[in-house]
Amino acid sequence: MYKNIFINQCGYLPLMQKQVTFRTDKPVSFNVHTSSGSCVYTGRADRRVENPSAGETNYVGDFSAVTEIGLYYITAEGLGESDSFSVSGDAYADTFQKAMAFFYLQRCGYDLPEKAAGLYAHKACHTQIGHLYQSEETRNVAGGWHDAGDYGRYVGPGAMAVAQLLYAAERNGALCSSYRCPEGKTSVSLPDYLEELKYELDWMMKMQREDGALYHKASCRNFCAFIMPDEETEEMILSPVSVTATGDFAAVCAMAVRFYEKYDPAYAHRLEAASRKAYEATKKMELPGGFRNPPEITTGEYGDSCDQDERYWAAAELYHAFGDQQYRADFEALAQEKIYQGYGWADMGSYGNLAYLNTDRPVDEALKTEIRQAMISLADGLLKTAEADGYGTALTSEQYIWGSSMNAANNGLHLYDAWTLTGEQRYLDAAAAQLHYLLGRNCLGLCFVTGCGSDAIRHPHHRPSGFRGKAMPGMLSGGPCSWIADETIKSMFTKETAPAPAKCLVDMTGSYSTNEVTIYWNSAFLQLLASVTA
Ligand code: G3I
Ligand code: 9MR
Ligand code: ZN
Repeated sequence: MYKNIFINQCGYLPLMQKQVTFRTDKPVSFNVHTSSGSCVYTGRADRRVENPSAGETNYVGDFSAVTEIGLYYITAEGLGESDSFSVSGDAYADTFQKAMAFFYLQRCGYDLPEKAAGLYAHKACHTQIGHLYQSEETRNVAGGWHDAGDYGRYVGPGAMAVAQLLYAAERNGALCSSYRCPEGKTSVSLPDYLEELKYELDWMMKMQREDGALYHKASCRNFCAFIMPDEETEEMILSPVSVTATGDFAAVCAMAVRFYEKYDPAYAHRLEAASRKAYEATKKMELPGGFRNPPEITTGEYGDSCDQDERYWAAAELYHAFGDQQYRADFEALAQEKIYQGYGWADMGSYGNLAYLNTDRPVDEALKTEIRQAMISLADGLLKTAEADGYGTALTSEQYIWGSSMNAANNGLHLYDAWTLTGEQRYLDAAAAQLHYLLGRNCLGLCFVTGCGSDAIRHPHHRPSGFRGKAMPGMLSGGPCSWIADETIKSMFTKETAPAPAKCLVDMTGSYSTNEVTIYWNSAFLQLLASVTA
């Protein structure tokens, strides 16, 4: 049935702000019912919002007063009922576990046993030797996580995913230590959570050349058909090195040191050495160093024309971790030019800012103030956007682009940062609203994470899911993209006949521009979830 009442299908923590969106052009009274039908709260939605992103009018209601643990649904006259949702201290426990287990199921070069991986079990894939592009040289690069619905392995996106998952652990240790690897314990010394991240860190180390630089990616020449990963046996090519990959790797290894040193000092040592070496390599690499796919290689490009922000993140993170004056001087020189910001795969500035703000080492206090101001001013813009949107989403109409779910999550993280800097509740509420958007409070009425909530994405662009005919659980869909950019969505609409931007998602396997999944969209989601629920 067509829905008109939208909430987070996974539910709410008891004390969270709780808002409901109605698709209607008149104010409405609404009732919150327990699952047995009794009404526990009556409210009125009289805040009207014109919503150009969704091409509709909304009224917004608040039911934050419902704090008692239970299972609920909302009704309003003439508008039907909402999906059911819970109010509970562990409303997100299952979603967290599934979204984290996704990384395990994306492992490459690993026998995924049926008892742990079920339908998605397969033999170790992509173990073939890697060939350096245009060279006779070979290299063992088995391991790491598949990037997405495809089986490429790309260093920059991998580093971003690990950094975000480390932040999740730092901010919400209790939640992250509750993670259980589907296979049971695979390490004696590490918690399951850190063991999973180590799987990617280990692979990235294999991608490091002897001079410290990182190959940009390991993939076959082209995307394969919808087959299981161990059936893709084409030649494995290592694309040329890039500053993007090298800077991101230097940064994430430096960051990882503080997480691993208490469990495995020898490993922390290796991370430090790899990080310093990569950093040195970036100093020798030319500007601007943007990566472009060689002509014969058509897998994910992750091109990035500006690599200053990767250098910026690396300098800050290495200074925070190791304290050398050189790193500090490099960061401060870059920051004099520009305060970089961004949590995406191409824009890493905000990670650099967090490292500089969080270090106990001596820093330039005036620069620190400037960084704080830049962060708050970014969040203020996002807050305005979110407050003007009927679903509380911090995306303007133009921002429903490829991977818009990541941008919603990362904008939530910018809002969260402003909350930590100011203590103002409105930033935290707006950050949490991005979580609610992703989990069902959106104009499509879909939970964007597979296998979660009551009405989730069912046909993501993900090879193992497509091959098995059932969506792997715990994957965040890329979300609405108004570009009309893949064959499937093009066969349904032209740019002229397309629905409003926030509705440009088709839950069909072919729609990679609106409905693919990736490790760095899941990580953005998990960092947001961990942050706002800590
Ligand atoms: O940087 C330009 C910007 O200047 C311009 O205004 C804008 C409007 O067209 O485009 C911007 O670049 C876009 C970029 O995303 C950043 O938003 C590219 O056109 C667009 O093609 C690109 O989309 C990326 C997509 O790959 C295609 O390359 C997505 O962000 C990225 O998440 C996605 O990643 C793919 C991998 O390649 C392969 N694996 C799956 C993964 C997810 O779909
Ligand atoms: O499956 C590929 C997906 O992972 C990528 O994000 C996407 C864009 O680069 O490309 C997909 O592969 C498609 C290819 O680009 C065009 N032919 C159809 C492929 C999907 O089946
Ligand atoms: Zn593989």
